[in-house]
Amino acid sequence: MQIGSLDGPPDPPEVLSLLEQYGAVRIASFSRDESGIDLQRLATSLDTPSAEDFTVSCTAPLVTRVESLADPKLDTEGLPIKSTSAVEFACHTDEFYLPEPAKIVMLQCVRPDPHGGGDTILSALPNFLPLISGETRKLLSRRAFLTDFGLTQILSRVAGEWEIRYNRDQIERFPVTSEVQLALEELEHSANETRCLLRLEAGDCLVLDNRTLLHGRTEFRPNSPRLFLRARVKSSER
Ligand SMILES: O=C(O)CCC(=O)C(=O)O
Ligand SMILES: [Fe+2]
Repeated sequence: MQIGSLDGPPDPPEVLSLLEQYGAVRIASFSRDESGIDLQRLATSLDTPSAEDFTVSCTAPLVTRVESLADPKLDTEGLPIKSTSAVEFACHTDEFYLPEPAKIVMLQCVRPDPHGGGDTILSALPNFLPLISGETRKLLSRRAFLTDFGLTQILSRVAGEWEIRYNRDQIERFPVTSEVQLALEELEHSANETRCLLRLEAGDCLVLDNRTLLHGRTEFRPNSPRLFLRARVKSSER
């Protein structure tokens, strides 16, 4: 898969235009700052940063630390939150649990895992959608998936463009039929067929379209100093 690439201090309109074109933009040498100030500034320049992320805040209040903690944080069900642990984080979109998920997710690599773990996984919907059968597409487009805010769908067509919201762990917090289970398997199998791995370097920042791209990361050692920062951006339009 092709991704947009930029070097150095980014020009927001250029980031947005590459994002539109590729669904993912890598900004090399963006910043190694771990206070989150630089990432928050970039997020603010793109649109409205999401203020719904309370996992582990940085100095910059709209930015979250993604790192392996000795005691990973627990979600409302008492399960470890993957962004605070070192386990593999399978492909997903962010904010599945919100009625209007963020349109952009930004991940800044402050320190990669020195042992070669924690690679970024990307899979673009336009690449894997053709691999999914018509029947499964239809099933995943039904507003039949339970969340805390009510029912939602995994695939949707907005102004002629396909969009996705997907987080298997969150979908399976509620009972799913074996038919749905199979459809989720097919979706993941297709996404895995077209996935690519990316190794971010210290200071790189990845800007992702959270409506057309799944992202994740491979596992790494629990005591790794790997540190990523995360910000999410809402659309002021919808
Ligand atoms: O650790 C990473 O590279 C990705 C983390 C992530 O996807 C998340 O926190 O939502
Ligand atoms: Fe994520």
